[in-house]
Amino acid sequence: MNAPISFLAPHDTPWTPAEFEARLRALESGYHIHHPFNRLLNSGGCSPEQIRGWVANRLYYQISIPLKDAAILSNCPDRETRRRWIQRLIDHDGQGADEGGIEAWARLGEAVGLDRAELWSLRHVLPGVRFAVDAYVNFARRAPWQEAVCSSLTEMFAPRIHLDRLAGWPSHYPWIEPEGLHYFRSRVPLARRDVEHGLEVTLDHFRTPDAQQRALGILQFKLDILWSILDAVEKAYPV
Ligand code: AHQ
Repeated sequence: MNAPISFLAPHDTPWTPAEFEARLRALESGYHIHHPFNRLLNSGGCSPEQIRGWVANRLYYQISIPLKDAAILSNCPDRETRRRWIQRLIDHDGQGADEGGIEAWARLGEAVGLDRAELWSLRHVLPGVRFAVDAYVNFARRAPWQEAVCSSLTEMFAPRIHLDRLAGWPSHYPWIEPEGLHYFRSRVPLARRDVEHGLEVTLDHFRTPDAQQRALGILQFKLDILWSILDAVEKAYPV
């Protein structure tokens, strides 16, 4: 992941923060919203079995997010950053009466017809999904914390994909209990909040042209992780 991405034209004067953010956002074309499996899923073309396969595999990503975020915390010496970043673990693991996003994803599993024991057995998790998700967590454990923060910026594009699900699934998949979609609804404001912080860190940390190119490469690496997850699911659950 250290090789510069050949299609990124090198630049010799640092981009301004606005230019830098625009370059990051320009990678949106590689976001998994454009993956054929996601297009099938959000246009109503998936069978219940394909949806169950996607939900069961995405659980592995969801339960890995707090491990990734805890890795960033453990590598970050800055108290102010940690005070903000720790909220991400709470959002997923829950706290007090708030059962959190992982529980909400388990409820999505039940809503699409997976029983909890089957879902939590993780026996449906595909090698390609495990490999991609573990690559993300291991990257966050080993990379400088600012680089791991940068990799979370795929969430710049996440509100759209959540809103697409909320808009389309009730009519495309009336058999899915509506409360199962709570997770998607909950993530829209959280993604926007998280991206604000992630961009602050990223635009401040990556200052030189080489560093900014590295940031683009990091984001592309995470886009590839999300894309590979859907490649594996699409292959295992063909139309
Ligand atoms: O539910 C998602 C989530 O909690 C996160 C955290 C963030 C990260 O730290 O990498 N990325 C992310 C994403 C979530 N949902 C994905 C989806 O398609 O439902 C999108 C994914 C992302 O865009 O990175």
